Order: sequence, then C-alpha cells, then structure tokens
Amino acid sequence: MIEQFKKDVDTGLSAQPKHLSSKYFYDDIGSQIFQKIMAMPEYYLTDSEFEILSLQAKQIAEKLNFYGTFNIIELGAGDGYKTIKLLKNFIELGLEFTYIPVDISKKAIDILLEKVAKEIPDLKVKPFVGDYFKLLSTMPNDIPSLVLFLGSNIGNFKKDDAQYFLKSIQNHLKPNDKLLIGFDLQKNPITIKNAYDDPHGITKAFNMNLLHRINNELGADFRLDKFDFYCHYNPVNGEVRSYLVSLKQQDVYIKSLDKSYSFDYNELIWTELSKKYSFTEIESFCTASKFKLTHNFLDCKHYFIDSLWSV
Ligand code: AVI
Repeated sequence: MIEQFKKDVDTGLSAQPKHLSSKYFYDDIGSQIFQKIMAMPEYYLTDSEFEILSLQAKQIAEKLNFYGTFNIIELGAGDGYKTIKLLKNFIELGLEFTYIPVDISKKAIDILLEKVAKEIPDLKVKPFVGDYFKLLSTMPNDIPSLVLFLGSNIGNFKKDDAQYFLKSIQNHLKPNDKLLIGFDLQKNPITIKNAYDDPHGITKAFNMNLLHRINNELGADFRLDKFDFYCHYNPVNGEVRSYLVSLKQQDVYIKSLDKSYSFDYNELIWTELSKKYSFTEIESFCTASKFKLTHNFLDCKHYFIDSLWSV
C-alpha cells in the first residue's frame, strides 16, 4: 500500500502538469473531514440521495424483482448514513437479505459495523475487507445480489476508468443481479460551485490534508501555508476540477523517495475530478458497460439519480 502511494506521488509530482489522486484523500483525518463535507448545507449530494433512499425504498424494492432472500453488497461502504436508511426501509417492507459492506479500510468497516449494530441490531451482516472484485467473484450463484455504488463515487473516476470499472462489475455479476449506482446530475452551475468551493474552508482542508499525509507518511517537507486551494466547475463538460496552488517558487523534499520536486509560482497540482452527468451520459455508460437501465430514481429537486441497472 505505502509502496503504491510512494510510486503514485512520485509519478504525479514528476508529471507536467502535476497531479495527485483523490483516492489518497481518505486517511483517518481525510475521512473525518469528508464527514464534515457531507454535513455542509452546500453539499446537496448527501441530502438528495438520502431523500431518494428514504422516500423511494418501496419502489426500488419493487423494481428489484427479487423473490426470497438476497444479498446487498455495498462497494466502498463509507459511514453508512444513507444506506442504513435504505436497509431499515427494506426491513420494514419485510424483505429478507444479508448486508455485505465492502471496503479496503478495516477501520471504515469497523466504524460502520458499530453503527449498524446499534441502529439495526437484527440485521444479518457479513463484512468484507478487501478488493471489490475479489468479493464479487466469490458470491454464490443461487442467491441474487443488489450491488450498491452510491454517493456519486463514480464521478471521481476519469471517463475511461469509470467505463472500465463498470464493465468489470458487469463481468462479475450473475444474470439476476442488479446495480444501484449514484450519479450527481448537471444543474445550476452556482449550486455545484458552492458545494465544492465552500465558504467554510472544509473542502480546502480536505485537499490540504493530502500534503499533510505526504509529510507524515513519506517524510516530506510541504509547508501547508505555502499552498492554497482552487476549484472550478465547467458547466460545458460537467467537470469540477480541484487543485492545490503553489504560492511561491519552492522545492519540496520527500525523504522516503530521496527526491526533491520543484514548484513554480502559481503552479497547480490537480487533485480531484468530480464529474456531473447528463441523462444521456448515464444512459451511454449503462449501454457501453452492457447493463440494461431498469429505472432512474430522482430526488424532488432533480439534483441526483440513483440508477438501477440489470445485467
Ligand atoms: C466522494 N466523492 C463523491 C466526493 C465528490 O463529491 O466528488 C468527494 C468530495 N470532494 C470534495 N467534496 C467532496
């Protein structure tokens, strides 16, 4: 894990233009900051998806067409805030299922399990720490699965990577399985801009934590006061791009790589893509990854879609 982190940091900071992957945002501190982001009034994604899973659980259950027991496999389970609502609703509807949260972080799974045990003590839970596809390839043939990939996590993938990821999920599913996937929709650009360029500075802290992490884990000497945060939403292509900006010409040394990296005055490090989708893009992703679109569940403001796909 640390070797891959070192390699990616070296590749990203040696590239022109420089980049670092947002997948490294989520150490313990980063995950806590992300909780704060999700609680911000400007970050509408959480409320929109929560509304869908709260108010449309019955309709989702009907569209699943599952008879008898099934599995709910959640990829990148996170804190479970929205999923717990869906699980509770499914239980109230009398559905019988086992919840299988999957995450590469044991800590994330442990926190989630504690929460689930408190809120839904009778729920059957079979957590899995590790690779998504490893888990998917071990699922039995006789019980159908609903795979959840919520929160517009797909929006953090570049287009080709997203396509490859969705195709890989499709390859691992059985004929009766379903995928419920969250997409953040294109909307008034000001609403989107405010969700990422927030006035509280929380998204800035989320990005800056990446430098803090490189300092701590790789022995770098990034001076956090010499970098700033910038983000931009382009309504033409639906991309929010986030950056760190070097506030002066400076060199940063990374001990574990025994290498220095030069930053020009105002040079950017691209840290994150948060893609916002049109209906057409969602449909073409679905078709290109060989799924069939069963139903789109939207919130009342039409900000967000949980899209149900069949194999
Ligand atoms: C996890 N992911 C869907 C979030 C997003 O909206 O792209 C991460 C995030 N970055 C800044 N704010 C939230």
